[in-house]
Amino acid sequence: MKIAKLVAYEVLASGGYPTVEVKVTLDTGAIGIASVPYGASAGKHEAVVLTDQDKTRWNGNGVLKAVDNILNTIVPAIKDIPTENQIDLDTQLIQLDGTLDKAKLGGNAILAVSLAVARATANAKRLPLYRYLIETYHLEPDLNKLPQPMTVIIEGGKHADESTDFQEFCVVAKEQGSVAENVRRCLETYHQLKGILKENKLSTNGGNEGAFAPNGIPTNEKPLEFIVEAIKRAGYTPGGELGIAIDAAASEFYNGNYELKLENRQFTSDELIAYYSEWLDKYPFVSLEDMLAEDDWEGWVKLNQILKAKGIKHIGDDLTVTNIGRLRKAIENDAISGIIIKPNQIGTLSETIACCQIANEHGLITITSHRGGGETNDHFIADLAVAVGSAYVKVGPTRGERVSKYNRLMEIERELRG
Ligand code: 2PG
Ligand code: MG
Repeated sequence: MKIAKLVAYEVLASGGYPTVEVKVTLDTGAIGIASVPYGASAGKHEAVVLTDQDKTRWNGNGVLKAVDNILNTIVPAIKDIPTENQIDLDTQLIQLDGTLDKAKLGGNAILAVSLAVARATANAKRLPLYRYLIETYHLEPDLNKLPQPMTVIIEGGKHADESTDFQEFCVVAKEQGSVAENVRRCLETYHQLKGILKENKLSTNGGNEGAFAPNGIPTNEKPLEFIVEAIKRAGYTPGGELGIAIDAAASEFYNGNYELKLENRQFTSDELIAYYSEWLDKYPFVSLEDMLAEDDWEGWVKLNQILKAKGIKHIGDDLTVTNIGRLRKAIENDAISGIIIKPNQIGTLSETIACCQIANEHGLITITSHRGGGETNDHFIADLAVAVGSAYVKVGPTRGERVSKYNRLMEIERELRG
């Protein structure tokens, strides 16, 4: 199969700025459409989101340069590659760009093409996307164990003004039951949390990801107490059916020291680890993500030893940025036990899947994740999570661009279970 026609254009992402969407038509007539998200707290080692920097449009955040790169540079270079050869196609895209961070053509331009071609080819083969990915990359997920929800229910950091210093507090499904059941459990907890915030005279306004961003919350620990209570009020056992995850996004409050503005405190790496350590036996943690800054390797290694002993997963996101090189370094240093997967951090489908395969080979869990800054209704990551056998899918609890991911996961579950 070959690309017969490819169009690229700006569409709006959830943050109210444009992002890139690509529509590919193959010579068979099959169509594939994909749009790409962008982060709010993007790690500094991520692939570049190419924006126009033209202040007369979208405060400089237009993506017409990325669109232009697709139409004038990418399409001529890939139009003769059979679309079934996704790895060849992605390799060509990587070489065409030639930079380590996809700064020349833009990670957003490259990824939109990579994903749209995969989807069109899956459609041409009349396969659900996850099946096509499994086939193409020779993946071997256990389809009896689908990815379970890790639902962001309180957010702060760069995702909300005047909330916690930490970016995300999640409720996590601990049981390998039905996805639909577990989504319900997590969302019931979210709804209970609303009442608890109100009782505590805290606002129930939403942040970027559709979670609560409680203005006036007194400490970074308070959300943990609230979530434990919400789990109970929803009728579940904290540490039983449901647990808790944090994504501190610590690079965002690191400036040589770690600065928790909400508590007016400064910490060294060791002090911050000690601060976290006090929580570990108090709350039913499933995983902790980006608790230290993206280049604080020493701190990561130390915290990993502590979390390992407690059976809590230690997850790299800004540390690893879905990048094989950084993942390998993290594995060699024994710095993590799991990795966040975001295709737009690296910029091609094939590199994303290679990263998951390496993680799997080394016994790390993968958590496929939405983006905070600008998400779209594209639910490619749900199929990706199933294909690579992710343990969790991290997504916010409300807003169309978030729930589309859960809905797709539940659709896959219905399809598999009949
Ligand atoms: C994260 C994400 C998504 P952002 O840090 O895990 O929740 O946030 O997309 O803003 O980097
Ligand atoms: Mg993160």
